[in-house]
Amino acid sequence: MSALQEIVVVVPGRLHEHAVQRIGATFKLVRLDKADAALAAPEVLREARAIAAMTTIDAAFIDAFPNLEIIANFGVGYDAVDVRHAGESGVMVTNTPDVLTEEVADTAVGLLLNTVREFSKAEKWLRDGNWVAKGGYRLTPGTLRGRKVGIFGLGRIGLAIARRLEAFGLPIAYHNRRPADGVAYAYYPSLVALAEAVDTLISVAPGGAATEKAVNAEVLKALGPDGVFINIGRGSTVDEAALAAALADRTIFAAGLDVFADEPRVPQALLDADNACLLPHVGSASVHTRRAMADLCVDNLVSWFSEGRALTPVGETAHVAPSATA
Ligand code: NAP
Ligand code: 8YV
Repeated sequence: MSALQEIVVVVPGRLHEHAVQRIGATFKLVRLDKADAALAAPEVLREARAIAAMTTIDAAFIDAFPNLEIIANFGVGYDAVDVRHAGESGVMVTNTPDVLTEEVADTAVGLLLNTVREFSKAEKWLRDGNWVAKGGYRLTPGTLRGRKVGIFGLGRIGLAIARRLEAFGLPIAYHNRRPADGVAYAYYPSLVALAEAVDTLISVAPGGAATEKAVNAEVLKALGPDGVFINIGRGSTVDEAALAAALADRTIFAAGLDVFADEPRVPQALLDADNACLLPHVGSASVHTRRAMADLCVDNLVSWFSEGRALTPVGETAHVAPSATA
């Protein structure tokens, strides 16, 4: 038996099957129905040195494992993990950047096109027999032509979206907390100023307290009656009640949403909006990309316990060093 096989890795809740199989083949896998320490046997709480998860990991769960060294988050967004507490407790947190960037950018552009050109509705028109019975689908009032794009959160995925939309002939501007190095796109120091300057706002900012409901009524009003809002980042960055109201009274033209504040529950007011295109958080959801994410999630554990380093540590825990290797 290899030394790694002695190491207890806890997987609370659902996780990609390839990640679960690799953890089971490499480490001592313990599954829990959810991230609730009351579900773990005392020896598991005592012995576990790692958690791999795509669910909420709060401070109480972290504290329940006295020998915990690393939390491998499945996903680049890690707002569901209390990273500050992990960092203060000497626990490394890793995520899955880069391997999903192009896929999510593809999805964002598809969602934007579908929102303005109504492809889902046009296909339904065909399938319902209306093309034969009534003629062609309506000319869409929306178009990508002539639009000005603003990106809220111009990081890895934001840049990949910007590159694509540049190729579509659209001007790009952005808002981050600070200007991005080596980027020539117009920078706006506030989200409202960005929304005023563009008519197409794409949010790909991380979730968390700093961005909570950042896309609010003021931002949507600034975006204006031709405004299209696309969210491929996190639902928590949007005031969903304000968005539903802005869609209903045509303060903005349309929205395309892949993410929601309380997934999988989608507010009825958004379901009722005929000018909203809604997707069930499928940004990275191809077999190809989810497998790459699963591999990176597990590779972080293998590297941590065999080489003493995390491959993709999140910034908040980059200072954490391993206490011992296998
Ligand atoms: P990233 O490279 O870290 O980019 C995030 C960008 O957001 C950075 O440029 C950052 O710039 C900016 N930012 C962070 N906090 C901000 C704030 N408070 N105000 C303004 N700007 C802020 O991350 P990524 O890999 O592009 O991923 C971005 C997010 O996409 C993830 O966190 C995740 O929530 C979401 N995501 C969704 C899906 C999906 O399936 N829909 C898939 C993958 C990722 P500054 O630090 O300069 O502010
Ligand atoms: C995944 C994501 O759907 O990486 C992220 O931040 O939102 C998506 O790629 C999610 O992490 C899986 O739960």
